[in-house]
Amino acid sequence: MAIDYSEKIPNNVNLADDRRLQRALEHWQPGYLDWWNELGPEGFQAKDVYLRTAVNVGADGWAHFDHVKMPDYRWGIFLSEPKPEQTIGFGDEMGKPVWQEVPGEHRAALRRLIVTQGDTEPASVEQQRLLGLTCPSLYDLRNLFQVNVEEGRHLWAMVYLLHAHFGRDGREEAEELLYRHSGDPDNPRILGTFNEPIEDWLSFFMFTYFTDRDGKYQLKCLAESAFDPLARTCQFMLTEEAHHMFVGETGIGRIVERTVDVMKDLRTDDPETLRAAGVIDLPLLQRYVNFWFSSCLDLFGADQSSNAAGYFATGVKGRPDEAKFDDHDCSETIEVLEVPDGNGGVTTVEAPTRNAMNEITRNLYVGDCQRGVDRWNKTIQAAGFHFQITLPSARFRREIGSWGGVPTDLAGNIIAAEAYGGHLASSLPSDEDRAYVDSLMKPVTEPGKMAGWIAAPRRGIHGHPLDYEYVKLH
Ligand code: BYC
Ligand code: FE
Ligand code: FE
Repeated sequence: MAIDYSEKIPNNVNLADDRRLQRALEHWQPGYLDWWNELGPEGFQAKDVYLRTAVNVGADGWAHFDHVKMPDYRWGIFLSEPKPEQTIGFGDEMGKPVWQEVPGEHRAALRRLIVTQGDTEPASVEQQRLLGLTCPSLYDLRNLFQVNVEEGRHLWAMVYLLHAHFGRDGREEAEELLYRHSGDPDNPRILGTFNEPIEDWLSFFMFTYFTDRDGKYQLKCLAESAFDPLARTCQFMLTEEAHHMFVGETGIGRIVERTVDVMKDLRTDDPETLRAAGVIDLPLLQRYVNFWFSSCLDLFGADQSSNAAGYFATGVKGRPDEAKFDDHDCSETIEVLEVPDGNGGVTTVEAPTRNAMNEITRNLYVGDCQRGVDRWNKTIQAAGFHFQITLPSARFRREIGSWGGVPTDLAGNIIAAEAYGGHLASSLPSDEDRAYVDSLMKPVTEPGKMAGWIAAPRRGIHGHPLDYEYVKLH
């Protein structure tokens, strides 16, 4: 399934055969480019960036690498290969053929999910738009832009579905995706985390580690959908997504590595001394983890959700890697959930498994988040220090679900409302922390050079050395 690059909109969906759809998307395209130029990366739009572009949807050799100017990036529509005789893998319709068109009765649910997914993609580009100006290296600058252009493509993936399958409503939703803006008080993005500012690279790496990983898990759920075009577009998006999380995991890993090196040299873990030496102390890093992890947990929705039960029953949205579960029906089983009892204690409730799908996905996500944390901790331990980075309890600082608005400490113990403000203040990045991180954000753009607060990556991109000109600034 090679991709047709002779078209104005590269695609592997035979767009040329559907003139109406092609015209509608070509009509949306200039609005997209205006949005990219206004709210995409600030500066650098005229520079050559070493970017990968999808050229095929197969597992190997799917991407092509070259220097391109971001506005010339070939954003297109790529679905993974159709599987013949694909059947629905879970829920009440299990075993029936997947849908190539949207069934009328599931139209509203699918539209809502596709719009929610689509909304996050441009939101993240908006959140990250100023970071190029303070890049720690050309290597990182290129990675930022790679993530940005691919999030732009993910928006295209959802807009294609809206245009192709939802008629006039879909076209209106596609317009709205360019009109809502991250952090705009009158017209914000749909989900909380996507309105949080990302003003420094520590936040960027936290976001690509924790928030793009929510993307991974949500895309895995949608990749199971009975609506086949949605499933297939998400399957291909997951191929791109892996790099975003690589950027997050190695970004934080390189910060830890650099800090620990300086801790060894100076034989201290004292934050003041380390700040004077220009590196990010681990307690500060922990507070950023506390902030972004807790924010992202809300992205999975409520622990008991009739929406989620409906999505599963109807085949609209499955669990991550649905095939790995034994029971794909889940109508006869229950989950035991820990919830606050309303009197300062904790109790358990039994929820039908279908209603607990959000919690099941969230728990898988937490396990995946822990893996990178373990690797960072190994770096710290190998250097002979005892500090451990930890994920806060999934009850901490929640706004959605049973634990929403319940004051707990980092370990998940319910605490007095009067104590909560102080606990939050000491657990989350303080103004001082942010000001310190901000003071480190000075651009480093000489090929091969790194800012002092981050270690060099193990290797360059696509076989190139570290001092390769990943972004041509001159
Ligand atoms: N902020 O019944 P519930 C990505 C709302 S990231 C604000 O549990 P449901 C990416 C919820 O809408 C992946 N509101 O809801 C990453 C509901 O509202 P209504 C994005 C929230 O539907 C980085 C109410 O609370 N993809 O791709 O079961 C860079 C009750 O909730 C939030 C998707 O999210 C929140 N955090 O679950 C770039 C997949 N959480 O109906 C890209 C599509 C919940 O009462 N979306 N609410 O007004 C979904 O599957 C579902 O909509 C959700 C919510 C899982 C998000
Ligand atoms: Fe994305
Ligand atoms: Fe992503």
